[in-house]
Amino acid sequence: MEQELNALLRDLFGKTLETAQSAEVYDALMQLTLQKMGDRPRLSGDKKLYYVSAEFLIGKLLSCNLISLGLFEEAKATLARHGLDLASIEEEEREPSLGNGGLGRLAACFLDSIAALGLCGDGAGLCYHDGLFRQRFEANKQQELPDAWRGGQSWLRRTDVHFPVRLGEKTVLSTMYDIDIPGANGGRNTLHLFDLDTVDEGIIRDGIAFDKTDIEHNLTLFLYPDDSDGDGRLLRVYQQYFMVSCTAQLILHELTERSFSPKSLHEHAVVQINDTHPTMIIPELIRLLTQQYGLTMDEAVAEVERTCAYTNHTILAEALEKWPMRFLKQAAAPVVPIIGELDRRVRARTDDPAVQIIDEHDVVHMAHIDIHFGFSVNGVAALHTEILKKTELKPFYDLYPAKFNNKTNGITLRRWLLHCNQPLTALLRETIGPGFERDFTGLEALLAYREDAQVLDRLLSIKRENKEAFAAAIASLQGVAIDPESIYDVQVKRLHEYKRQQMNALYAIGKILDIRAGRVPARPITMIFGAKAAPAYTIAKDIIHLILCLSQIAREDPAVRPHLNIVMLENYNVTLAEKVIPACDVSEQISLASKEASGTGNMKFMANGAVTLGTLDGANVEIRDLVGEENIAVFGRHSDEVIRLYAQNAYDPKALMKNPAVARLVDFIVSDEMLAAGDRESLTRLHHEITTKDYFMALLDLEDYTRTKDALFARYENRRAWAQMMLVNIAKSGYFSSDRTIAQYNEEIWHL
Ligand code: 26Q
Repeated sequence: MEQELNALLRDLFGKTLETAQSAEVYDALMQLTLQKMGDRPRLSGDKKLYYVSAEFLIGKLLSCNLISLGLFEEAKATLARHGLDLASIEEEEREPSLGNGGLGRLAACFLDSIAALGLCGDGAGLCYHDGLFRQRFEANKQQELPDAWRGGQSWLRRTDVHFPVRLGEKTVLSTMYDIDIPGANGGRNTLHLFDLDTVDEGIIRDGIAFDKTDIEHNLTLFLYPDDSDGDGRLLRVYQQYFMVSCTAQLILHELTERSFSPKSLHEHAVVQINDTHPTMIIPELIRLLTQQYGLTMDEAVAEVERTCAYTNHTILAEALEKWPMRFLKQAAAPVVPIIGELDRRVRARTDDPAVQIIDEHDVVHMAHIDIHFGFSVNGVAALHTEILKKTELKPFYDLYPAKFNNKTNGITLRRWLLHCNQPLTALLRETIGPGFERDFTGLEALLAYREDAQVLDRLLSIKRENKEAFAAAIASLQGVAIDPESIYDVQVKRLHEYKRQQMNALYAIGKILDIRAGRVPARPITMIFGAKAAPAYTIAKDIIHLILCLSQIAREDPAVRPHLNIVMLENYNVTLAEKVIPACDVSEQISLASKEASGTGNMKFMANGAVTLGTLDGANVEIRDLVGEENIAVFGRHSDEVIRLYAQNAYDPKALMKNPAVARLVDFIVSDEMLAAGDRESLTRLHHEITTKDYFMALLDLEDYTRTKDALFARYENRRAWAQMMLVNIAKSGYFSSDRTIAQYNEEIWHL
C-alpha cells in the first residue's frame, strides 16, 4: 500500500508520504480506496433489491470503506510509519449530511449490511447539494447555516445516466451520481443519488433561505429539515416525485437490460419504501408499465403490488404524510390519474373511510397507498409493530393481517464499534478472538469474562481513555473543558418534544438547586446534549435555548460548576456521534413510551459499554429483555397506560404542577435568573407549553426519572459492578447488528 500511496501522491501533487499535507494524503487515500472498490465485482443475482429513501445519512466514508475492503489496519500502519494518524487524516473529509436522523442513518447502516451479506441491492435517493443545515449557537440560540459538502474531491461519481422527468409544466433531464458501497465480504453495491444540473447554490440567501418556488434551481439544494411552510411542502412533493420517477425508470431500465420481461417485475426486483417519502414510486411504476411497457392496468397493478414493501417509522400522526391533491396536481401530475385509479380500487374493496387513499377533503394519505398496494408492512421494533397492529393501523391490520411484520432495527457495528471504538475492538479481539466481526452475535462470548478482574479493569480504562479523547476533542471544537473523572450522561438525537430533552433539562434544574442547597453529588456529573431542531419547530428551538441557558448558569456559578457541567454539542452529526458514543457512561433513551418507533442510538451506546437509562419504548424493550433488569435502568409509565391517557384525554399537566417539587423545577424556567440569561419570549412560551399542554407528558415521568437517574449515578461508584454491566451490554449488542436485521428482511420480505 505504501508504494501505491506514494505513486498517487507523486502523480497528484508531486509529493510523498513524507512531504504531503494532510489534505493531500486524504485525497490520495480516497483515490486508492476508490480504485480498490472499482476493482471489485458488482454483487449480482436473479432478483435485485432497491432501497428507496429520501435520506441516506452515510457519514464520512474513508475509514468504513477501508474496513469493508479489509485494508483498514494496513492503511493505519502504513500512515503510522510516516508519523501520520489515519483518524486525523480523516478529519479532512466533509461529512455528507444527507439525512435528518434515525431514518436516514438506518438507510446507511442497511446499505452496509446488504453489501456485507453479499446481497444484490442498491440504494436510490436524492443528491442534495447541501445536506441538513449546519448548526451554530449564537446568544444561546440555534442558527442554521448551509452545509455544502460536495466541493473538491468526493466519493460521488457522475454517471452518464439521465432520465426525463415531468417537473411542473416542463420536462427536465436528471443526472445520476453513484457512490460505491463495498461489502465486508467482497463485492460491491451502489448508492444512486439523482440530481438536476440546473440546481444553483447561488440562490441561497442569508442562512438557509432561498426562493422556494424556483424549482428548476432549488430542487435538490437542501434536504428537508421537516415540514415547514406551504411553499416548502410543495417543494418537498417535487423532490419526492423527481426521486421516484428517476428510480422507477432505473428499475425498469435495468430489468430490461437484464433481458427480463416487464411482466416479471416482481420476480426480479423488490422495492423497499423507506417511510412514505418514496410512496409515489407505486403509481409511477404503474404509470410506466402501462404507458411505456404495454401492460394493462390490471397487470401493472398486480406486478407492482407484489414488488413493493413499506417500512413505517413513526406512530406520530403529524409525521404521517398527507398531501392535498392540488399539491400533487402541480408537482406530480403524471401520477395523479393513477392515484385516482388506486383510490377507486380501494373503494371497491372496502367502504371503510379510515382506509381510503383520498379522503373527503381531497387529501391523499400516502401510507394508505403503501399498505393497500404493497405486499409487506413492517414496523421497526417489536413494541412499535404491536402498536401499529393494535391501534394506529388497526383497520389495515384487520384487512391484511398477513402483510404486517416486524423488523427490529439494527446498526452496522463495523462503523459503530470497529471503527469508532478501536481500543474496545482490540480488547475484544484479544479476549474472544476476531470471529465476532463475521457474526456479531459472537460478542456473547464476552460473558465468560464477567468475573475476570483484568478484563473488567481494561473495560474501565478503555472507557476512561475514550472519555479523555472526547474531552480533548470538545476542548478544541468548542473551547469547553470536561472532567474525565465525571460521569458522562449523554442525550444526543434530533430535538423533538416526544424525545423529552425538556425532561432531562428539568432534571438539570433540580441538580442545580440541590447543589446550591448543599446536596452535592458523590461525583461530578457532565450532562451532554446534542440536537438539531427543525428550523420551523419553535418549541424545539425553545428547548435548545433552555439547555444553553442552563449550561451558562451552571458554568457561571462557582458553587455549581465543580459538580455539574452541562454541555450542548454544536452541530451534532455522525462524526460527533462517533466521538461521543464511545465516551458515554449513561445513555439517555427517555422518550414517552409508545412514541419512539425504535431508536438506534440506544443500540450504538450499548455496544460501546454505556448503561441505558430509559423508558420501555421502542427497542429499549428488547434491550431490557436481552441484558436483564439488572443491567439497565428503566423508569416511567408504560405504553398501554400512555395510550389510554391519550384515548381518554386524561392527562393534565396543571394537576401535576400542584406538586410543589415539580412546580419548583418547571417555574425555574421563568425565574429572574433564567430571564436574565435568556430570551423572555422563548422561555415564557416554553413554560406555558409545559404547564398547560405538555403534549408528551414530561411532567408525568419526571419524579420517577429523577429517582431512577440518581440511583443509577450512585451505582456508578461500585466500579467493578459497573464494569460488569458494561460487559453484559457489549456482549448482548450483537443482536442489534444490522446484519441480523437485513438477514431477516431478506428471509421474510425480499427473498433475494
Ligand atoms: C415528512 C414530511 C415532510 C418533510 C419531512 C418529513 C420527515 C422527514 C424525516 C418525516 C420524518 C423524518 C424522519 C423520521 C425518523 O428519523 N424516524 C426515526 O426512524 C428511526 C429508524 O427506524 C427510528 O429508530 C426512530 O425511532 C424514528 O423516530
